[in-house]
Amino acid sequence: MKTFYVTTPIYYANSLPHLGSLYTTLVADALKRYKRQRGYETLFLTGMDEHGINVQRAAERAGLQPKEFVDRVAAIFQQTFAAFGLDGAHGGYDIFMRTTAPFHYAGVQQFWRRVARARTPKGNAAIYKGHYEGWFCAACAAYKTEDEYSKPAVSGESPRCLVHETPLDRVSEESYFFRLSDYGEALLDLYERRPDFVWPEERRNEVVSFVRAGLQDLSVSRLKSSVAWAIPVPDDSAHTVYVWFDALTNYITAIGFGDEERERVIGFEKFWPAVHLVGKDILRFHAVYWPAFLMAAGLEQPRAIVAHGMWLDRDGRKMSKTLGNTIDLDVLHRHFSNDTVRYFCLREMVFGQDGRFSYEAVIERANSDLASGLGNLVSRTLTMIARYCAGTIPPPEIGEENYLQAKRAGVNPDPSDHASALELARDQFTTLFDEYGFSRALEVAWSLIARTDKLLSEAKPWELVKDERQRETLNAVLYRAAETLRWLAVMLHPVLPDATRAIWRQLGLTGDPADLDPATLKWGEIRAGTRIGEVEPLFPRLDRKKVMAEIESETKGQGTNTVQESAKAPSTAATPHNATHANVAAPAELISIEDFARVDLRVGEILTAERVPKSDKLLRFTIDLGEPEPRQILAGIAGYYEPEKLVGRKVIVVANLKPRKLRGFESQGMVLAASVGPEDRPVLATFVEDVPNGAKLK
Ligand code: ME8
Repeated sequence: MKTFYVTTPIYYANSLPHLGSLYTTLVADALKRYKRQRGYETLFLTGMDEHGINVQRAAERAGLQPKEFVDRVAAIFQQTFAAFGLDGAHGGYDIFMRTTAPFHYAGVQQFWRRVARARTPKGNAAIYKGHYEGWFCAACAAYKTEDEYSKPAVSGESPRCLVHETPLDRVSEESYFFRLSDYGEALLDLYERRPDFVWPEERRNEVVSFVRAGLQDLSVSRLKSSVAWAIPVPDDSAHTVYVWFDALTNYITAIGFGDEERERVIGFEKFWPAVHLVGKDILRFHAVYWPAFLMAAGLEQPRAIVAHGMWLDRDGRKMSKTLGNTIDLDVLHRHFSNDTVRYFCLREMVFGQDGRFSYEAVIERANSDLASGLGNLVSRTLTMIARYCAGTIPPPEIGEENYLQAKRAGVNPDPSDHASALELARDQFTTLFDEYGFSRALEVAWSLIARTDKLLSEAKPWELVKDERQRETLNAVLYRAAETLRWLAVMLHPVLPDATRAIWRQLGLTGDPADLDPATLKWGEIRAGTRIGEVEPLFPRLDRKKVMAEIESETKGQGTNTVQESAKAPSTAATPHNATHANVAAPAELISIEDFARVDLRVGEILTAERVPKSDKLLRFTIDLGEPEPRQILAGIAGYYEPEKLVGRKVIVVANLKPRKLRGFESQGMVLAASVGPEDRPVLATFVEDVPNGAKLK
């Protein structure tokens, strides 16, 4: 069987899980589920990086022994990942690695020995003892060259790391070095031979330029007296192994390198090489240092280093505790389903590029793509099957004698157009997923939702059902919609594991979409006569205002992260922190694109129009918005329009307006009109081109 081994970085144990660690783990999880569907035996590794000076200091600050400290942090990570459905019990990661595990100690020492015995391509010893003199950033766990720190403003102070803005440590001590400078050509040759080794290309080019500029040898140990919380260098108890040398090796020790029992149960031989998913912040370690170590050790190179971009806040700033713009995963988890978080992360961030996070954007995606898009298609299709077809999947065929009827209803009697659209989408989806194009793959899947919505809106099953001669047309339309849902459940499973299983059940299907390969989907495999399951809402609509108000009250004061500052912070809403935000966010009357996106504008078709008795202003419409049932909407335009003339007119409807009662009738939306002249004469907004009912305006 083909194997697929995917890893995330192992996260530093000196901070709590955050959106970034959740993100990489979630992407790896989706990839694992996808590859599993495609027939691979999969292995997914995530975990913790538990050694080094930064963890040592964090433990000291917490007043705990380092091991006790990392045990606690690792437990929090595991609980968090489990809450988001990313743990083994939910089909997520197979191994939660911890670098304090005894087998890892042994594996790192074995790896070190192998490298230490090796000769570089130029015939030198790969590891040698020397003296390191320079600056070290504990937060990056990396040595810093002059272009990587800012000079101190006051002489005598330490320079600061450009990434973390924290003061650097001066290091002047005996150290073992890895002779990286001898590996430049071999690395360039690797990137040349395997153009997909580093993904995406932009990152590959950065790596190539970095290596071309010339490599310096790398200090790979610290004196035990400086960093005690680390793995000892074999045969030299005065030194400990550099935390990155230790951490990178986890990718092989986790699966059996250096440990017979693990090798037997998991298997380095079986699963290596891996696809390493990493943020672009740690690309150099993975695409330069790690391959060089592996070359020295005589081991196979990873399958690929796949570097994604970073989540920024809504204003495009890096997330940091100091700015108070980090995302609290408890809050995220409380307000959004796991599938919503997964969908948002994979759809919103173009994988490989940076992306902006805001709760408003999550709500918008949840409402527009999930509730109104996928969720609505599932519920309208299944509700109609329940009502019009006695709860069983109807037969797909339209007999020749009914071709004309079908055409009259705007339905192509031949399903092959629809089937071809599905096949094309299936092929594009899998190709894009194979190339980490998650966001575009989802767009492709959503084009099927739009297509099927259109099919329903145009065929109007609620009209067809009134005419017995259109029975076959009605059946065929609902069959096509149900079959599309089956395909979507299989394709979208890696992204929406819970919702796709629910769709599967609601369609009345047995088995699990997780076990089906999207590439082998064939038209027509949902069987007529299948009894559908209970129809339940998949993605309830979120009340934006309410959710935002709750989130704001829960996250208030997040920027104050020391005990002292928290104690000083007033508990009312008008903290200086909030006031600053308000100033930034409100240049007079302007609204943001997110504000606009909250208004759900849809194309509607007026099906009926009549005057409201005893009112000279109001007209009462039924309007088809592409939903299972038309809506009743009232508009104050009776003085200017003849109702009969409006039937068939396409209009723009505010679809997410709170329903309100006018003259005893509930109005479920609002029709848009321009207001003209001194008497505010309404002129209905409409379209020149043909547009399907339900299409969204944006
Ligand atoms: O670097 N957006 O651990 P780390 C997206 N221990 N992803 C982000 C992110 C953001 N804003 N912030 C962090 C380490 N990440 C080392 C790794 S591996 C052998 C050792 C994710 O806790 C992203 O995957 O700092 C990034 O590369 C990683 O967290 C850094 O995690």
